[in-house]
Amino acid sequence: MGRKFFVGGNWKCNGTPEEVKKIVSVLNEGQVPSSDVVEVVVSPPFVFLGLVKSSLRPGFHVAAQNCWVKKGGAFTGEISAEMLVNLEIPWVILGHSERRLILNELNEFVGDKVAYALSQGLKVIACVGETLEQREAGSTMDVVAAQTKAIADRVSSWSNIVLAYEPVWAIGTGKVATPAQAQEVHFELRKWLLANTSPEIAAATRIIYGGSVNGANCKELAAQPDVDGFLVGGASLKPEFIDIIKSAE
Ligand code: G2H
Repeated sequence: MGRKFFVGGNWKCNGTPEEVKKIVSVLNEGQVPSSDVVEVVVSPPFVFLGLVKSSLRPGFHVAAQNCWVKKGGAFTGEISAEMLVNLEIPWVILGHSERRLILNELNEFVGDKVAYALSQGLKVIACVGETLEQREAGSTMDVVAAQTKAIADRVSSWSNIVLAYEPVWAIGTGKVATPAQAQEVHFELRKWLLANTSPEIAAATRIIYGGSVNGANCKELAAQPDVDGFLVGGASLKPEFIDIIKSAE
């Protein structure tokens, strides 16, 4: 089954209004493959979602970088899934390692968030990945399987989930996983989905790679059979993001 290539730009906690307008104009002017070939979603900080959504070229979409785990209410500082839906923000990134590690988001909490966001009609980029210590201890697959299980236990449909494998040791470090390392984990994750969900879900779910992807390394990574796209941090703030989108071809 064909899986459409997916490229996400995670802007993290960066940008001034001027910088955001500049990035959007680079995106709007870039020559990229058609939306039949690649799905592009950029994720600015909450405060810029409206600006980006209203000025972004048709065919590119926006994602929030997080949302609250349940219905909104007395949760100071949080943004609910319902709010995103009301503002017609179609996507949300959940379980990014920066939230898991710095803000202590546990697997079950991330699983609850994914399930709630889906129940409200959002599409989810769900992130999993091991630390360097875990990789060196040989527990990469145990870690990403446990993170994926916490999601699988709580959802029945995967059609609105993109799974992002982001090894923590490769994030923002310039130390990208080799194409073989990425392929190995993506293959194992697909095998895990096959064993624990269904053949249809395993075949159709896009598993994208994140961690120091840039214009120079994207082609080789994109050529791996189980790498269905990227979640890009640092390079998504630069014109080379266009080259990464082009790696879909
Ligand atoms: C991983 C990635 C984007 P970067 O966090 O999600 O960031 O490409 O800067 O490593």
